[in-house]
Amino acid sequence: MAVINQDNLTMVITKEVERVQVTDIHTHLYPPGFGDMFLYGIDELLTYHYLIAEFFRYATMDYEKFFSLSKMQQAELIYQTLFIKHSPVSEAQRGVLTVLKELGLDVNKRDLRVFREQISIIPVMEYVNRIFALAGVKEVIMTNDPFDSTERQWWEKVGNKDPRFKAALRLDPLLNDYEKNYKELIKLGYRVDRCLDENTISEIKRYLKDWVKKINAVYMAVSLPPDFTVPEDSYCSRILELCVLPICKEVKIPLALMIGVKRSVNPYLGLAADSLGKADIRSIEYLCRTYPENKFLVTMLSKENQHELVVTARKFRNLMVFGCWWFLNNPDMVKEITSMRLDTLGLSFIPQHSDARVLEHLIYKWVHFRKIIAGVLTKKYQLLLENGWRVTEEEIKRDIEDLFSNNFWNFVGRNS
Ligand code: FIX
Ligand code: ZN
Repeated sequence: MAVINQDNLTMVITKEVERVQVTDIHTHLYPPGFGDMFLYGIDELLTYHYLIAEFFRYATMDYEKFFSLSKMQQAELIYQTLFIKHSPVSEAQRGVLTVLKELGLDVNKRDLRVFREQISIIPVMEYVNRIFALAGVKEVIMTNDPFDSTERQWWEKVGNKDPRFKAALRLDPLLNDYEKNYKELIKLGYRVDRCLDENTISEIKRYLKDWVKKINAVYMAVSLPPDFTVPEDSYCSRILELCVLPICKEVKIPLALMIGVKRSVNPYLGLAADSLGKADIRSIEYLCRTYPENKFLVTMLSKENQHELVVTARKFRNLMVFGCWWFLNNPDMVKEITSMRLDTLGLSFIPQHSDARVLEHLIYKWVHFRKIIAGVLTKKYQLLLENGWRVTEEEIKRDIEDLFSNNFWNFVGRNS
């Protein structure tokens, strides 16, 4: 049992952070068996909505014209604009270079056709295995929405055969737009009405229970706007309290709340149209206090919410803070937020998720994050050594495994 000293601290932490196998608790990935929903390859990487938003910082072409082009043409334009005409310094742009480098390609070829060719010759399953291995990811949690008819067909016809991909039941259409979407529930065979009468409530509960079981959901999840408020007399708040929380409790799974997204501020941008706003922490306090037998995984999108979120987590053991979500996933913010969480919560949080939409995102999101957290952790253990606390290699390994995987599974109450 090697005791760590100032000389080997950085090396041991870096080694353990590099080799820990990750449970990626929130992605938008699908298994290879889900046909066109399974996204991979350089054209998908270049047309990631983060990069589309960045492309339009420079491009003057009409939005409609861009979106009418084929995926390969869009990728070509983005590549020329963000990588050739300007240096790719943003986090999402650099991410593409990290992926190519980790795949062993020569980024200085600077030739999209070469990247396409070199990736396409690898057999798909071999490629999937290689990406998981390069990213050091053992399993990912998906985002699964039965209201999406394309996705629903895959669950109904095929189901998921790849155990690395685990399901999460996404509730956005149900909670955020019930008035528009309740007819979808009727099509799915649930006798619901526009008004939340007793029968409708029990049918929504039946829907939730059926689909949690069908997809074997590890948790339920919803993204919410900055003005999310509970309790209040709204469909969202009422369905949450009357249907979602009772079923989460009954089937013993957490609810993930992803708060602070302002959808479609510039609708011309499609998936890239969303922005953010500061939310009111009092709704989280209310939920954690009122439903102590429910568990809440919470991430917030606004930087301004991060401090009050960690303080709230100190007050409620049924609250698990996770990830540096989306617009927070920039190196300097990740470093600051991770350090603050360690100072405030010790090791009792889930520091990151990838939000990967394209398989190869797993590589860059985790390669970049490992570097950041290794630096932050080194500083924290350094302080322990200065306090005269003897820490062993095994203890460091344990702590890192907790952060990257076990904290999630212990909170969920399942073995990985
Ligand atoms: O709501 C979400 O799960 C968001 O993460 C996505 O909708 C968003 O588009 C995204 O991919 C962010 O990383
Ligand atoms: Zn997401």
